[in-house]
Amino acid sequence: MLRFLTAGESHGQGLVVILEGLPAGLTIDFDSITHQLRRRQGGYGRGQRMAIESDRAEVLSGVRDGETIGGPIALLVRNKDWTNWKETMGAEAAASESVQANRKPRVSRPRPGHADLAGALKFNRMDIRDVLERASARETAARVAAGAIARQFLEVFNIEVASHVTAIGGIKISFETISFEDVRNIPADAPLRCVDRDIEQVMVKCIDSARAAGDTVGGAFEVILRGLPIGLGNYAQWDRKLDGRLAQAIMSIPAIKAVGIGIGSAASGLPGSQVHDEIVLRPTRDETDDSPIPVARPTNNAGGLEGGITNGEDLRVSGYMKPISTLMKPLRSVDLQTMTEAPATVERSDVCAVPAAAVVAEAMVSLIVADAFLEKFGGDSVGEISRHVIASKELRQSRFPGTAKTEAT
Ligand code: EPS
Repeated sequence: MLRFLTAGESHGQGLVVILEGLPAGLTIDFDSITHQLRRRQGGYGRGQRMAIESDRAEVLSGVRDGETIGGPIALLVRNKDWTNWKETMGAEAAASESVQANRKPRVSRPRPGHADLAGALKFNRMDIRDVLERASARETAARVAAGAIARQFLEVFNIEVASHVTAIGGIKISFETISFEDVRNIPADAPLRCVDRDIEQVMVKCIDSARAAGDTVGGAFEVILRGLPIGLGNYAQWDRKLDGRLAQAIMSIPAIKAVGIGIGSAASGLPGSQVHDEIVLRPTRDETDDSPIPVARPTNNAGGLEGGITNGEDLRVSGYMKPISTLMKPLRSVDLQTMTEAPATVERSDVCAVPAAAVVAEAMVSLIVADAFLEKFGGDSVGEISRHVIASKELRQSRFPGTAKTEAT
């Protein structure tokens, strides 16, 4: 079982993640972890915090001489902004008057949409800062660091991960016909990582208008995985179904309000004949064809999952994000100190963070799929797992007629 836990506050010393369950013998590319962290920081619509931070993960354990050794991997992403927040966020009681004088004022006006009100009441905290610091999406930097390692594990088995932005503030692209290649070919400097450059410009203008109005906008993204083996996940129990596990992982990303697999909610409005992906024979096979059996699916409305298990098609998972809840032109709220109506707190924040959420979703999907992969092909070292993958393929070829390439061609 692959699992992870994060710790850390948005303006605390840093974010920590412990990732456990990866096999020994995985070569770690440190630059690639930094690259994923940089991607999360980007995207049009981000606020000033991202100009302060240049996220990098320090690997504290579990890796030696560039390879995993089987123990828990601990990562630390330091907050550069900590130097401005030491007095406010320090762990020790602020004894001296000078420390107290430098503390930021108490937050007492909860922002509608954030964890502020329910969190303050749940934990009985008089300063909403105690809630918002941990509820902040800053925590997702730790997930991206862990996800970058899970992704490197998947890459050993030729599984690739990509994402793209499919909507901003109601401006949408129809993403059903977009391929993994289209998404992978989006230039790294595209402001919103949308495949349609013209629509992307309209999306950029939408973010500009929201910023000018002191407002925020949400949107949607899609994560696509290519190269998955058939049979990850399990329909035998509710909590083993991969679609369910993915939905929880995506929903756990701050501000996500809905998840779709394949064509998602659109499937509920179409007849079965237009939803289900037919199964056809693929008679010609060549050496580059690595599929285990000679059948093909002309469409992929199911998004690569049938019965909660992977079917060998691209895995396609969408997430729908609400607008960020910190508004520069604040909504009505109540001051919990005075119990009078007052505008919600205004904190530095983003106008739109959909491209960042897509990168976080790539990380979460990588972690969930790596877990499902280990469940099927498990072993304590990369070598052992590779053998299990080969054995599984050989077994299938001996079972199903026409699966060996020589027979099918
Ligand atoms: C974030 C860091 C935060 C916010 C944002 C995400 O930095 P700060 O609060 O110092 O400006 O930019 O957090 C939220 C949107 C939120 O609701 O808390 C980050 O690193 O992603």
